[in-house]
Amino acid sequence: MRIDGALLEQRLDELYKIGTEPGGGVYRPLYGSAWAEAGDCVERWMKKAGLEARRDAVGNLWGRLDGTKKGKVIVTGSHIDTVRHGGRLDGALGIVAGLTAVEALLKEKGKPRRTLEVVAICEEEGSRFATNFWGSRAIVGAIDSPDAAMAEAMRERGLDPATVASAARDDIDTFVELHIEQGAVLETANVPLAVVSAIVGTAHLELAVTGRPDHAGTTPMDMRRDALAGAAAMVQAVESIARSLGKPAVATVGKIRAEPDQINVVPGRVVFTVDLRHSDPGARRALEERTRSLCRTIAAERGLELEVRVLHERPPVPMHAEVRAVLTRAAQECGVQATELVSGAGHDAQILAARCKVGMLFVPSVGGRSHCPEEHTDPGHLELGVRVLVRALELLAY
Ligand code: HGY
Ligand code: MN
Ligand code: MN
Repeated sequence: MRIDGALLEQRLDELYKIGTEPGGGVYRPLYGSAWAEAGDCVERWMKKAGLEARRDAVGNLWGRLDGTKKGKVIVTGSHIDTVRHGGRLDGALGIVAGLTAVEALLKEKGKPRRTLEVVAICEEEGSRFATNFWGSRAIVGAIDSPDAAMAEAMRERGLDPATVASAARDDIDTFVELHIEQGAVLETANVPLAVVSAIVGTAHLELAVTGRPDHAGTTPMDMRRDALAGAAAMVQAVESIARSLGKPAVATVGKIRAEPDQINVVPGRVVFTVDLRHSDPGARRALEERTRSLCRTIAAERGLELEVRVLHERPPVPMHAEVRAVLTRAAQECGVQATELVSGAGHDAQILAARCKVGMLFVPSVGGRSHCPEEHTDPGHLELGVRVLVRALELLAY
């Protein structure tokens, strides 16, 4: 089926204008004004495409095309929020592609047998509140009441925090998502498309190191309990543990805050985060255990206190065999031999897998760059991804 590649690019450009940040890229944090504007834009597109648009209790935006038969629905889409200085494609592609695909199917094939829905999931990235996968966890009925800050932000968008449970759905049969790879495997192998086999397991930890604030000029080196010097040793340890475990283990310290954050005061307290990932559950646990143990040793050697808090922990999730088969077949019918790939990035599909069959397609990321303004995919690859998505949705819903 023919895809309007120019329209695809134009819509991606339009979304990329919403939430531009000084310094480059976009930032559309959950319930912020750019987030709302982007949602309104997608809602207009949905309506124009002939879909029935609605928002659920947490602000996920759904565009529905009723099927001729009753039964569970087929869903495609992605998240509308972004990281800080986010790129043009992470999340946006899956929404624009889903919409473009369903629109093309409606035009060419008419009404589907099974109901098709396009979803713009309200939050996946965890870039504003101390939570992530807020939208998809709401869909599978796995969120608690929002905390005070989140509840306030919801009210500002006209959403009632008391009703979040009503966003849960049990009528989804299959969820498929087109996403950029966000790494360089496909580009390096010169392969234009991948069917995702599994999504890695992730642990997000927060480590709080407590020492003692002291005068930077009068406190001799052997009388200090410098929380930041200790945290620095821990950051090095985190990196070396992941390196020594070998691929695909990865570990990242992405946030760090020192107190009192003064040039002439020995830091008394440091809080930092650790993001640990591995596709094997045992190796993921080993990564975490070694991190905890080495950081404890470093703290003890330096007379520091250490508290470790698990922010969230998500196991590796395999994609559903049936959906993988449909995606592989769709790729073949579009003339492509797709490769199989484990996703190192987290995706809504890993959460939705608790309630429905899930599958994902990846297109190459130029230079493997993502979560930055340089995020780019060859337009031909984007178009191919959408064509395969169209065929897969056709196989699933017509
Ligand atoms: O962090 C992740 O893997 C995703 O991009 N949210
Ligand atoms: Mn992301
Ligand atoms: Mn994403």
